[in-house]
Amino acid sequence: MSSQICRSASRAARSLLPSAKNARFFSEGRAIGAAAVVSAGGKVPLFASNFGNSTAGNISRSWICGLLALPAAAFMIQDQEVHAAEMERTFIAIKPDGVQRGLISEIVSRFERKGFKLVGIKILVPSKDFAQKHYHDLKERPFFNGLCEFLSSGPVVAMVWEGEGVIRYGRKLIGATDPQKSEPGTIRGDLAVVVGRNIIHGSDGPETAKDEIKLWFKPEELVSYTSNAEKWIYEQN
Ligand code: IDP
Ligand code: MG
Repeated sequence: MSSQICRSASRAARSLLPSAKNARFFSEGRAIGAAAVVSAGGKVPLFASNFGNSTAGNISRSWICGLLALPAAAFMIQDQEVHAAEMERTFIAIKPDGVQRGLISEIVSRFERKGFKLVGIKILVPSKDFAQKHYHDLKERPFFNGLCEFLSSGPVVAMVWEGEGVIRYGRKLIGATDPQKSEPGTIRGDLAVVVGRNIIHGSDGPETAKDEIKLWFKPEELVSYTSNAEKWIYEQN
């Protein structure tokens, strides 16, 4: 019975919802959504348990339950949309030259100040074998061996950043592969001079982002959380 009520409340709620676009990142809705989930988890089953022997006398209580379940379901759906929209992630690495030149905080702060969210970070010296896996698509290039030697020559800061459009915009923040061609204002444009020492790596598309995150991080090393700043970064008028 309770699941029937929730299903119909859910259907009705969906029709009352704003479009997915407007619902995205509507964080006040998310806060209420969290409260509604608690309400659904606590109160609705309590009412529903009284419906075991459904009689005409219980109809008014079914109305009350429906009224409670409706906003709960509405915000639960909205909450799912919020989280679905938050999922874009990219892999960013500060290469050994960036680490040795003391540019970790500079690079992290450019992503952070933009409004992207850091969900994974570690420092490690990758093996050459690992570097070859990371750059496998470049194995035919003449610089492949030198590149992999270099990546495995010292500490690398590996990170996962999350946010709307973070894959494509992360590449914009980074700038062109060759720092001579990177625009001023970009990381490579401002902080690097030659292509072999361009200080940072960023995934170039959704598939590479997925593969690179999987290569560098175990799922439990990534943290999903809501940042207090999100409602100031994403809310729409
Ligand atoms: P990207 O880092 O901008 O995605 P890719 O073409 O994927 O650029 O190349 C990976 C890395 O290989 C570059 O960041 C750079 O360090 C190195 N690389 C690219 N082209 C050259 C080159 O012509 N000579 C030396 N190294 C290069
Ligand atoms: Mg690349």
